[in-house]
Amino acid sequence: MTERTLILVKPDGVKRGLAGEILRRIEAKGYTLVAIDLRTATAELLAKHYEEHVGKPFYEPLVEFMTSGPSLAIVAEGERVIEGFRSLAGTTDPTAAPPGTIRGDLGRQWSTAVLQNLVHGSDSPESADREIGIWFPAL
Ligand code: IDP
Ligand code: MG
Repeated sequence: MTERTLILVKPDGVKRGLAGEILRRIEAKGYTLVAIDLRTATAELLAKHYEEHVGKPFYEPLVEFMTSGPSLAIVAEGERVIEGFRSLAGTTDPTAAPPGTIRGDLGRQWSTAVLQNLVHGSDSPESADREIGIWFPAL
């Protein structure tokens, strides 16, 4: 069944000029771009987007990082795109992410407070529906 996912090129990726390279990988994998918008997240939006992380030790640094500049918000579509993009992204810790992945090839640790890891991808159909509703309510 075809599905959609919410992808973010986070502020580190936009600042480093990697938005094009990351979009290239999404398109090269064969997924379809449905919506795309460059936008700076607010703390209010992030409290919804990252609701499962509110109160964790890295939450405040995460919000500071995510509000530090624009993110490129993307909705992509395709068969098993949720799993497929998580695979393209690699593991959360960019230092340990396998080469060949976005985080493994292009990311590394810059700060002890928060892992700046270039991208976000929804982790389940329920998360994708919820996150697309937050970032693109018109969809
Ligand atoms: P994910 O982005 O791979 O789904 P999550 O566990 O959902 O990872 O965490 C959301 C974001 O919070 C991560 O992408 C990363 O930026 C940050 N983060 C997660 N765990 C840690 C941690 O243990 N220390 C610092 N930052 C973290
Ligand atoms: Mg997550």
